[in-house]
Amino acid sequence: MAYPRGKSTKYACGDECVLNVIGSEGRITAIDERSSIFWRSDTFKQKLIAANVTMIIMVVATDLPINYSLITRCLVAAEEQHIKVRILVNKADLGENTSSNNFIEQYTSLGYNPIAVSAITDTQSIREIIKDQRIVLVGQSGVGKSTIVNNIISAAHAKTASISSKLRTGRHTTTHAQLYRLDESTSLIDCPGLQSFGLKHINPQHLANYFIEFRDHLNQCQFANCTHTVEPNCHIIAAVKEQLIRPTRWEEYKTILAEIVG
Ligand SMILES: Nc1nc2c(ncn2[C@@H]2O[C@H](COP(=O)(O)OP(=O)(O)O)[C@@H](O)[C@H]2O)c(=O)[nH]1
Ligand SMILES: [Mg+2]
Ligand SMILES: [Zn+2]
Repeated sequence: MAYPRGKSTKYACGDECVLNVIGSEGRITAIDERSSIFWRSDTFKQKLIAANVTMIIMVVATDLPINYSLITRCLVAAEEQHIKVRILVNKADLGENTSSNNFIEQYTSLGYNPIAVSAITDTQSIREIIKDQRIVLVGQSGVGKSTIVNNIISAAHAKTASISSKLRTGRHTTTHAQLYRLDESTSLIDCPGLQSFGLKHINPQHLANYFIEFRDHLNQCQFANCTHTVEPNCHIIAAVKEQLIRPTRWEEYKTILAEIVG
């Protein structure tokens, strides 16, 4: 294993590198071309999260509030890179509740097919989803990403919140992204919990394409350069009024657009 010198921001977990090894030290001399890059970016800072992944698994949990804005943003970043998306609603063993059921209903109607799972009592459905994929697990802290990794890859030993509470050392969870291999064609990247997700790198003119339910309504507005925010005869705004597009998704679209055009 080799680590970049210092606090490098050029490389991402999952990058394939050319190493120049001298004794016990390896130096990265080149990175191979990436098939995908999942990253977030603000005006002053960017963070490469995972490279060369084929699938993003967005994890939420039945016992934590769901951050809809964060989810939308992760999905936009994934869609822009043509990375497949699956959504897991973890901790199903704790029982159902209205907010996670609402979430499942909303995302099912969008076409993302979220499924309820339990990283502790039943990992079979997760195993089926991840087969032959290079995956990054994303979501807020505490949803169970590291627990999923540990219960699928027994040799992983990713730090989870429960280990630390037993040791009473405070919250000791994932601090950096790490790749774990299940077999030759399957790997999982576990990352620290996400809180914010800037999308400065997204082309504002393409943003609407990354909202999958907008796609059927695009290219039908009166103005070819319609931003779908205030224009007359906008097909997206009409779809919101007809309840074909959820108002909350349109609001998030407008918020992100305002951030990235500025
Ligand atoms: N009941 C239940 N608890 C879970 C499940 N998955 C994870 N947890 C617990 O949720 C807490 C956070 O898990 P962790 O894997 O550290 O979350 P991460 O921050 O997303 O990596 C720990 O106390 C886990 O034991 C699950 O499926 N069911
Ligand atoms: Mg973790
Ligand atoms: Zn429009």
